[in-house]
Amino acid sequence: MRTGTQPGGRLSIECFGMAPILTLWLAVCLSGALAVERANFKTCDQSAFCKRQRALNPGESPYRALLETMELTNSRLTLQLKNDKNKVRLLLELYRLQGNITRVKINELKPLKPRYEVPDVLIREPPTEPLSLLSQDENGVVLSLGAESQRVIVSALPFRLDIMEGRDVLLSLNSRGLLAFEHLRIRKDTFSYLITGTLASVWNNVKSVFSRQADRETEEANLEDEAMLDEKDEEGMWDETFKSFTDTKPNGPTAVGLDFSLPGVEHVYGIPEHADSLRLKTTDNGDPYRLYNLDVFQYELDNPMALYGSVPVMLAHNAQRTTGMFWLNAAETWVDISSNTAGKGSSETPQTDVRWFSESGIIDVFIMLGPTPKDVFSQYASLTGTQAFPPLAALAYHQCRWNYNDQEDVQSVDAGFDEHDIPYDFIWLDIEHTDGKRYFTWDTNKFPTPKEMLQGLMDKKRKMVTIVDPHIKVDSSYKIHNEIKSQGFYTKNKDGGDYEGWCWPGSAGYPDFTREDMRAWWASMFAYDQYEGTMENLYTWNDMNEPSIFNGPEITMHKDSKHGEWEHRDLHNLYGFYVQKATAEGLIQRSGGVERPFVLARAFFAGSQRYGAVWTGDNAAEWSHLKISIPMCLSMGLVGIAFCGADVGGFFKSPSSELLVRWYQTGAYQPFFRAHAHMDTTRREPWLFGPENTALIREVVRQRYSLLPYWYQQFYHTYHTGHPVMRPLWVEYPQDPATYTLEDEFLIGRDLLVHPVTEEGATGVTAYLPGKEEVWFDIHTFQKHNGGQNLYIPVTMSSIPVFQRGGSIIPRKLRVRRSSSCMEHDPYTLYVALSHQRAAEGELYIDDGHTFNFEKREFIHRRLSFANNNLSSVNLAPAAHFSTLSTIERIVMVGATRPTKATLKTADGQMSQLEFDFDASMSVLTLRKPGMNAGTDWTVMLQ
Ligand code: NBV
Repeated sequence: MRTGTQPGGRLSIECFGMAPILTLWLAVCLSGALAVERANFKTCDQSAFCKRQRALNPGESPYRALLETMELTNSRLTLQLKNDKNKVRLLLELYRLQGNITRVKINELKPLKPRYEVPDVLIREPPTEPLSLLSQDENGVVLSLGAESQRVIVSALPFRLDIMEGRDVLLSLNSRGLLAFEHLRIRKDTFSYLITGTLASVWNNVKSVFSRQADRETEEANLEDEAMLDEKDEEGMWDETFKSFTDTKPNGPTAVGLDFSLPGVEHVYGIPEHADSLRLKTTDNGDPYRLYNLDVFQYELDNPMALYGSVPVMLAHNAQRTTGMFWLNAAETWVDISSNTAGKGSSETPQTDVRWFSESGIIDVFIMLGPTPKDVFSQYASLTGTQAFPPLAALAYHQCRWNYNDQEDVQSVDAGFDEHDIPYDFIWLDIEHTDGKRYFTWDTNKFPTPKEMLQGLMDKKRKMVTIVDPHIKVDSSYKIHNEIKSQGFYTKNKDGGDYEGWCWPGSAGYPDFTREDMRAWWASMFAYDQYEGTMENLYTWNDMNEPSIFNGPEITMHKDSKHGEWEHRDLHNLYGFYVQKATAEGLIQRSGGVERPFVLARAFFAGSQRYGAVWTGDNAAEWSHLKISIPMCLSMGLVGIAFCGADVGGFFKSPSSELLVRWYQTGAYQPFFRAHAHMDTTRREPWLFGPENTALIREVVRQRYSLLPYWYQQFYHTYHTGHPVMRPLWVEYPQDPATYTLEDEFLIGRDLLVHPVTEEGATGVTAYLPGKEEVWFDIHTFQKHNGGQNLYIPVTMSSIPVFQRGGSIIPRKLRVRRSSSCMEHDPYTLYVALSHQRAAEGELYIDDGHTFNFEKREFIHRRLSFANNNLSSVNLAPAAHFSTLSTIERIVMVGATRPTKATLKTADGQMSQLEFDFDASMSVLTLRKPGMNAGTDWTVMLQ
């Protein structure tokens, strides 16, 4: 058996391949300190195009807009841009899109062959609005951008675009002159270059014989040829070597880049995935933020290195406005950020400059002009869609480990939850459950009767997830491989053969998920008669979908491998998106389109939210990793990916019991709540840390379950609006600068504020309670606090500082059972937290929890409101129909006064008196057993 690491610094297959001596080897493999192997991943200097782009100097733009080429149809402006140095022309297209979005596309006017334009990410061709010309002279043109008093000024020399509102510049493009578009070219030292060059000049000369016009054209064409001839090839343009990998670049240099200036902006956010702060940092003294989906083993915190997923969307925020930029390019991308605020006097208007550059493709950028944060979320959602509405159970607690070893193990963990009275909904099986890492199969020694196992879970209304990775074992006795191979569905290497890499199963092929026919076939593999041993309570996990390839450059696929006519280079960041898409479609199809899927993926791109959840990959059992889970998931939520979580407990290493408990307390208030652990770590099911810690974990998991009605309603809302579920405070308090850099606390929806304890040995935390007009209630003690202050909260191990906003109503289910499905018909308790004005509002959303029938209006959606001493429930969706067995069993009103009487009026006009208690010390009124059906109209009148 060989030992050591893969080229990726990754533990070798051999470390994991042989069961009997596994533990010993794992100890050896993992004994070193955790640290990313930086040398496996490129710095900007080691990425030829990044280096070329970064070497350009501001203020030297060679581009001019050729105003005489301008064409304006109703909703589309086109204009040629000419590079005065190499004479190459680009075509600029500008569109005003519905909903206050401006789209700018730049491509070569006449590329030698088509350049890649990202398909499948936009949910439709975005609808346009009219553009009109306001004025024009030799210096430029001014266009009106619809009704918002917004204009675009196109300046000719050098080319530049300014988007204005009134007299304010909202955003400028190429204002620093860093537009750089590497045109496709024929390699100079090749035969075809000579032939093409000669043919072109012969043709030019032939044409000139015929006319004067042709003379001029010839002259120009010759000038262009000469200019191109003058262009020097630089190292790294036609091939590039990194470590032992040579990337052939048959298309030569193809990078595109552009700068954006944001006057008045000091805070920018987004562009996940990075293990870094919520507010993005300036990159002047280091590498740009990198977007290139990579399996980074033992990733480091607080740096701009690439991670598993990429969403090229950035938000800029100040007290007046939020703006978004969506750079629709799926190739390797880097983002530089600089700002004039650092170290400068306060008299200067702050400005943030951002510069994006990608290795290939075109420039296609959507400028979302807000003006509020929620407008930007809706604008982005109108382009790429919203978070898939998950089955309710997926919002509950997930128990995972690499690996649950066999059926007995699964059964005993499952029983452990019952024994310790801790609810859970999903138990997960990692790669070891398969027959030799052949996905869609079972290791029949360990899992001889998977259906029996699944039925056992189903009897308790619980579910399972199995892992299905996209690397397919090259093995002629493996059906999946044979089918992919025979249908020609594998990604190809540069020479046209099936691309092969090394991953968990050994030699593996990588299905070409960019092909629709391949995805359809993959989806069909989830049918119950194809994926044997599966049932409807089995869902899917797509790991390693960057794709991760142990012996590939930067642990991923060679950029010169081929997806049909396109190079992997063009679409790398989209591969993982397609894997999750195909899998989600498979789960939908196997149920005949009835059931909502649940698919977790590690790699993602813009639009991945439509297909399921993501998690932050292989973190570690360290306090710093617990802390960073907050900004990492907040950043994802800002760019549409609402269903995010981090491995509770930390994946690598073993957490102390304190860290584990704190992690549960944090994870229970994050959207995707799953405990997971590396196979080398000691077992850590919640009851293994002594009765006190078991009780603490039980308590917080139960809190999660009791709040599931609120989580579900939040996800229903995000499915319609694109607003994040887990949000930074500035999203709700956009004018309060004190919120702009907070990343140790967050909101769930509008109404719950969470400040997890993420410091070892903490005896207190300081939470900022936003909103001078607000009042916040501790959800455990009902203590009332005014907004607009920093509040010191002493904590013990059982404390989880969570506050409900005064003015809100939150439904909970307090009878926690073994799984969320067991609680389906349980009654609700409404928590009504009164505002200073003694008012409150909330919603209650109910459906069957798992099918798409809600799209056919089979749901209940109620508005709950308290005003003038009346609490009432009215129908928000009169056209919808659904019935529930759940009743309202209790109403807890905090910040209340003692009534003399509480009368319930139900839909049929019946009146009854309600029993109540009033706790004067905490101003809490509890109305007992009102008992009305949760789906009906009712009013409770207090006198
Ligand atoms: O499939 C094994 C693991 C999985 O448990 C983890 O969650 C993934 O992020 N997987 C990565 C592969 C190997 C990790 C060292």
